[in-house]
Amino acid sequence: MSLEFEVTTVEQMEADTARLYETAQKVGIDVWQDRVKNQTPHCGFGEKGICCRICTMGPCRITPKAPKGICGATADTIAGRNYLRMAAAGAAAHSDHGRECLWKLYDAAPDGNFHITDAAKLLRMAEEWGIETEGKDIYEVGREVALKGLNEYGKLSGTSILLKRANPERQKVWKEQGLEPHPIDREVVTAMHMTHVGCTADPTALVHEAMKVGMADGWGGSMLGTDFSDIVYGTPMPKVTEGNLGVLEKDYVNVICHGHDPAVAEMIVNASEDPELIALARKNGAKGINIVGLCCVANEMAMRHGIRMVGNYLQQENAILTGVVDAIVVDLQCIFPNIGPVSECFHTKFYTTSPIAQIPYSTYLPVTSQNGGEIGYRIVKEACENFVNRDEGKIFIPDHKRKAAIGYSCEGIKSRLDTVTNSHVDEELDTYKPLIECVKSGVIRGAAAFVGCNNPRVRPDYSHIEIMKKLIANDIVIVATGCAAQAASKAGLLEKEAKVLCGEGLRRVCTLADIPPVLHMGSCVDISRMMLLATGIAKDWGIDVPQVPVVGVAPEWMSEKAVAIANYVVATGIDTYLGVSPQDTGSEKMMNLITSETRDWAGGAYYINDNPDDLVNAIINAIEAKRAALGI
Ligand code: BF8
Ligand code: SF4
Repeated sequence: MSLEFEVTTVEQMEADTARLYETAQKVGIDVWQDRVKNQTPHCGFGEKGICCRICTMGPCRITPKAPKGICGATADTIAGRNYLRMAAAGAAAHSDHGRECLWKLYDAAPDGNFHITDAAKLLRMAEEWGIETEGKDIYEVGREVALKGLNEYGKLSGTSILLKRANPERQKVWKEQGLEPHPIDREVVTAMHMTHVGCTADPTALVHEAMKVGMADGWGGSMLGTDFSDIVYGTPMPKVTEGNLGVLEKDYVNVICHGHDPAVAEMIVNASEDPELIALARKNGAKGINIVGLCCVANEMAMRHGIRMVGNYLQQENAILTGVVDAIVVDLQCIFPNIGPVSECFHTKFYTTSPIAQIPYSTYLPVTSQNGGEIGYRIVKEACENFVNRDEGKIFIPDHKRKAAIGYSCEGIKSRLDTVTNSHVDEELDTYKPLIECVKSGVIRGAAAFVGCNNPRVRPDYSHIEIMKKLIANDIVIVATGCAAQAASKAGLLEKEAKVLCGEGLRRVCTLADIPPVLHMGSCVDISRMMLLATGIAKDWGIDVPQVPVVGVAPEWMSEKAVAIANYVVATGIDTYLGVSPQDTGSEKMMNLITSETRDWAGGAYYINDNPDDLVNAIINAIEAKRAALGI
């Protein structure tokens, strides 16, 4: 086995961060490392989930001497309500992002800013939803399908139209357990209403609703977001890009797109290809225009255009501290408000583009379907003009970057599997059967779906990378999205050559299918792709999802969206391994519900451990136990 392959270590990444921190100190700006110190120790009541401030009789905090809030709410009620509100906010965020993607399809026109890029996927969805396409212009079909999708948010009755995509056993469980979500907006409203003062006090009902609002996200808003992004911007297929701060270029105009909704980033990419703007960049002394992505929109752009990924959540300030960012343009979600003050210390222009994320110290240019092209052009033009304003004395670009093979949507994975289908397995194409055979035979032991953020509560990126390395060494294949996928990219685990770190079985599969051991599936809304992958495997195998040797892993999660995700992953029957505890430890009942009782409802629950070594061992044991139960 060749041992030449080396990962970029967390220590190397930390050295880059330390060097950029010196710049922050030099220019006199605080960054997250400073603020973590200022916020430590955290409020114990908040950490345990037992502070309630949902009415002005409070805030009420639970202590041994004061076991109830003024209204009589107990720790169980307060922690349960806080938990459900997090899930509801997360579902709202993902789903509203999905809604924007649907409007882009509705507004798409051959001569407009947004187009239909994957017409075949649109026609498949029209067929799935019973929409007649015969003799219709594709854009007319697009509008009809978009309207049907938009209706999913506020239809008067019924459950998510997408539930039918799951295997029949799952659908039965959801029906029996009352986990079929109402229309998306209604489910978020229900969660908010249930948690209003004087409404639901029963923690079991609160956790049940958290799963339901999670389902409205994962099998509703997020899944719509993914499908309609694919239709408008293209379905990702395998390709190669690069990741980490080293993708910033000293000699180029650098524009960072940050956020989640691909619409604005697409406009920026289009503008960057305009010959007039390239000429402007050159006139100002740059070699060209370098567009890079940050956080989930990086994943979206990388998968579709091969745009390079500058980093994940805790790298957003670092990127600006390099001194070479001529513009940073954000859409929504996971944007540090401190991007404004940090940009002010440099020549960097900071643009906000969504009424959903309006941030001080930015130029606010709300983007619509109609003005997107114009605004994209304006931002890139201003970035080109800004190139001359850099301060040489503040420039430092860490040289770390790694190649990354990306774009493994379900369609992308199947396209790779089709190349290895052979006679002793099956002649069929477009199936997960070759993968299932590998799992059955033990060549691959199982799969782990990595999701989630960075969180300074744990050593950033360390848990992601160390857990991934140990899992692939144990022949467990990984699918990853969001900031977890970017941690892998920074380390080099998305390189096909990373197969040398795998056990013998997985290494062979990586060679045969020409894939890396960590498969990049996209952004956080694309965890819906993982749900379709898991239910697709269950269908092709003829078993239910909880039996499949697959787990969810979120070692460094932090956001409300992650709570929504964890709830739908568990409701889909997949145990989820968390490296950061939900803020519920002040209620034994709540902890018992989320780590055990939900398994009785839907087949999945959380396992929580902030020690990455213990977490990875628990994952390996769980996968082996699922195998044993299947007799494989
Ligand atoms: O949606 S992984 S820090 S960027 S919340 Fe945010 Fe977390 Fe990153 Fe994407 Ni997901
Ligand atoms: Fe206190 Fe009850 Fe009001 Fe919460 S709802 S702040 S526990 S009185």
